Amino acid sequence: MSELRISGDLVADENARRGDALRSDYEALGANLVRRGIDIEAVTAKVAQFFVAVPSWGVGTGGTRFARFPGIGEPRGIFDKLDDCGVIQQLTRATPAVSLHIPWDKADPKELKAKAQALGLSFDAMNSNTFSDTPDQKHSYKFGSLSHVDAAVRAQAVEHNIECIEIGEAIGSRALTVWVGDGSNFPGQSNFTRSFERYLASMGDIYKALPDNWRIFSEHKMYEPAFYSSVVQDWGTNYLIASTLGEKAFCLVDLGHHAPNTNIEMIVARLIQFGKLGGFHFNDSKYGDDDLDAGAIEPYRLFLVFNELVDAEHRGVKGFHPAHMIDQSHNVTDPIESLISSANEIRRAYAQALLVDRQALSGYQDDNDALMASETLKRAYRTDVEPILAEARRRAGGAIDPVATYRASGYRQKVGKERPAVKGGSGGIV
Ligand SMILES: [Mn+2]
Repeated sequence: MSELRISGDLVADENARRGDALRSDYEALGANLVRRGIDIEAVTAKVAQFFVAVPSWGVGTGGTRFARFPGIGEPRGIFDKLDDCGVIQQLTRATPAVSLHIPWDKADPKELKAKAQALGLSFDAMNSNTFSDTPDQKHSYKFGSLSHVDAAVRAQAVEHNIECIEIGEAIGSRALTVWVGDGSNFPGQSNFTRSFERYLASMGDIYKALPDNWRIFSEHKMYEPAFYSSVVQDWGTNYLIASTLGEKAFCLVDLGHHAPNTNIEMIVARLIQFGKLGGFHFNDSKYGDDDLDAGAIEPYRLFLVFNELVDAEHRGVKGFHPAHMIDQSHNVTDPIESLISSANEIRRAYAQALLVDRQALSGYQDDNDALMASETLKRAYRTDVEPILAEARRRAGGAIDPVATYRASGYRQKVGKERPAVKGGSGGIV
């Protein structure tokens, strides 16, 4: 039975008010694209089939190292989180899967599956947590987990990751993203070689427990929570991990986990070329791992990343199916609105990248015509593809304007009454 939280009539009413304008904008864009030799229907069909997973932790209000300011109607547990994810999917039709974080989202797998099904959702990659301690935990992760000097701590962390796989198996997930906080705060605190050897050995133990139809993702991050060194600090180390472990191991690229000005799209191209791009944690940043909404700061960079993905799609790269996930923390916005907006921005970058004239670009590259090569990308990027995004949503039963429809639904106020606020703020970002 469907448990959708926003009335279908409201979505229909909101869409009816915007239908004429959308039709006219869509037709105008279609005519423009025809002149460029592009069939708008083919683009809209591709966009409609492009999905990005929502993180369960993203629907809660995040925080910074200074403080956390809770919002109204925050989800009290995984079932509330799924309700919120259901709203995002209902309005955007771009986010049919949810990524769970264990132990935060631990619950009876049968109940999880039933709830997801009622909301039209499924489960994407599982996420492990060996970067914080739980009250009933025997060994602390204060000084690391998979690379810890103590074998007992490493074994506990391996065991936790295997449990994540088991829960994932029961709810239909097919991938594990391994989260670690391992690293050091002082030069000399940890031996780079020894700690990476220990990390690889622990990952090898997890890999052995990975079912054949699963993938395992490692994520590089240059700093935080450790500030001097991270065990998986950059994409080179990430590539070494994935290639050492085997064919089911891939690199995850989190857009926020790079030094400012790093050419992320080039990292993406390299990982594609050597068959190790596992997927993305989409977000945006200005300085570090800011966890801002996708496309909020550097929309052109997001487009350039998608330009590489569409190029790979265009070339028919074998076994190319990166996982698309959002990893954000919302401190000053309603998380549902931010996730709606990010899902749309990610689809926007994809749609723009689909408009790149690849034949012309290739010709300009061969002719060393730098200016026209750049213009070819810019022309696609400058195209306002919003009518394509809105039409894809409308046809799939979503909202032409999802944020406006969400606000009109009063969902946040409603859940504010159902979910009493938790008193007292706490620090920390997820
Ligand atoms: Mn991430």
